[in-house]
Amino acid sequence: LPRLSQHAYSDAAKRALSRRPALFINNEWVSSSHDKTVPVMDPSSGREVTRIVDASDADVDRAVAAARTAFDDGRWSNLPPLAREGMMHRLADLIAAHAEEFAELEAIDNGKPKGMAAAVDVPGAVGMMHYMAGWASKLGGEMIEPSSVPRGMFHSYVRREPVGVAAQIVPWNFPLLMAVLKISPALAAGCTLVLKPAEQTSLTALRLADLVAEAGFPAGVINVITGLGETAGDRLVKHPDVDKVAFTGSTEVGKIINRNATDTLKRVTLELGGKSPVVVLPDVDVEAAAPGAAGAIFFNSGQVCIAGSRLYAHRSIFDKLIEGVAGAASFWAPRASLDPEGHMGPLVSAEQFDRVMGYIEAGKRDGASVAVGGDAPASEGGYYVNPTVLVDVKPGMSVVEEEIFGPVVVAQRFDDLDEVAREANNSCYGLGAGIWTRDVGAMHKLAAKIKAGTVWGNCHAVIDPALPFGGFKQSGLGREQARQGVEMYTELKSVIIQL
Ligand code: TXE
Repeated sequence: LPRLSQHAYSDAAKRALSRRPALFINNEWVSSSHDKTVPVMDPSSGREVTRIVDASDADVDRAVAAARTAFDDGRWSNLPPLAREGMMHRLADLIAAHAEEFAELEAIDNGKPKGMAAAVDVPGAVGMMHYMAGWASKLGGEMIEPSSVPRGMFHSYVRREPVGVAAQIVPWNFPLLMAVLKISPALAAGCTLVLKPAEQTSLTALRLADLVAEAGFPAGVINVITGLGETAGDRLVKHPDVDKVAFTGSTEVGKIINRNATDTLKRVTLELGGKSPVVVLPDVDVEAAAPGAAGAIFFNSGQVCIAGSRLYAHRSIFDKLIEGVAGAASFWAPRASLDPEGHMGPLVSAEQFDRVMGYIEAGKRDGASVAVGGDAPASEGGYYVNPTVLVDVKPGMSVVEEEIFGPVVVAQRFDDLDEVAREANNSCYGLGAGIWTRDVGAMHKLAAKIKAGTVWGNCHAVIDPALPFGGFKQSGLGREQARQGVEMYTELKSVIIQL
């Protein structure tokens, strides 16, 4: 048990945990209209560490009204783009200046190792904000000559304008990174916003809000409310004064949100679930591919939308690869999130623990064999699951078809490229895919055949702000990041003038 034991919180973390539950509206911390709160648990111990506001309808309305006014009076969108860009860079610098605190809060709130948060989540958020800041001054329209009239009779052009007020709802797996991924393109485009982090992990979004005024943002541009999805999230999505909804989360809730946003025809972008294949061809260096395939699923306890959760290995190397992945599992043995030796923490919540263990049990019942893991380590509280590799699986089993969102990979054999491309595409999802080979021709052929928003070669889950990210099929709608991600926060307006 000692390796799972708790570690002491820093003074900065204790300060953050002792704040009064409040909402960030109009650059001020305000109380809720009612006294409902949601408990915040440390997944490493299963203990409650603080509480956050469960926003009421009136709270949501107040936040949307603040964002609406701030958009309509142009206090943000009419600023010189370089001024907006400067504030975004300042906010990024402030996050970086508090990197240690953000990493610890993320570890306490989400359960991920503090070292991982410090190496991935926080620098990822800082980089995303800096990258997106640049678009504030680079976005523009276009001059287009009309096609059906003689030249010189008309002057026409296309303006690119911010879409308005954005409601942004994010999940619990990368709380700070997801929050920044959402707010930064909206800000660059000139939108104002209301952000609702997941009820399980709101602490870093609240800490981020602390820095908003310091970075110089006018009141009402960035508003942060906390609360449950079915109430606060639902009201945000349906609110008539919201112009655009951006959501990352489950496919199930994404469909509900899409339906609810339809009544007022809001612009919608959705980044949803996945069941990403990792395909390992026979020519690979198994020594390199095995830890790669293990990292693809065990990083962040498998709670990653692009987790490589279906492993397809060529028959000739299957046994050796599985041996390698199972061997790598010891590197990912779960530990408490503040344990400096840890690479994988507990799952985010008791609910997620039950869901993942339920899938493992279902897999066993359906005939899967456990190559490694398949159980939870003994611990005093906390939601730990051992890294798990399931073999003897086949299409149709729930562990093969459904997103488990835990450290569980299902491994299957294949014989040729066409067969594995078919199998890789045999899913309602299409978010990511990994291919491991030194055969350049096979790499590009497979990359073209696999239906996924991102394909990685000899790596996995490498994300860059400059490259569009999103899903085919039921993995999403629209794209985030890159120029395309900013453009999702804009409307086009054609202006045609007779001269
Ligand atoms: O997600 P939800 P849950 C998948 C993963 C996981 C499963 C369930 O498979 O096991 O979803 O997780 C808000 N209107 N992913 O239930 O419910 C909610 O408050 C408006 C994949 O925690 O989708 C939170 O802020 N908002 C995913 C956010 O939606 C609503 C990451 C996500 O919660 C709402 C997370 C509603 N009706 C889970 N209901 C990924 N793609 O990365 C909930 N919310």
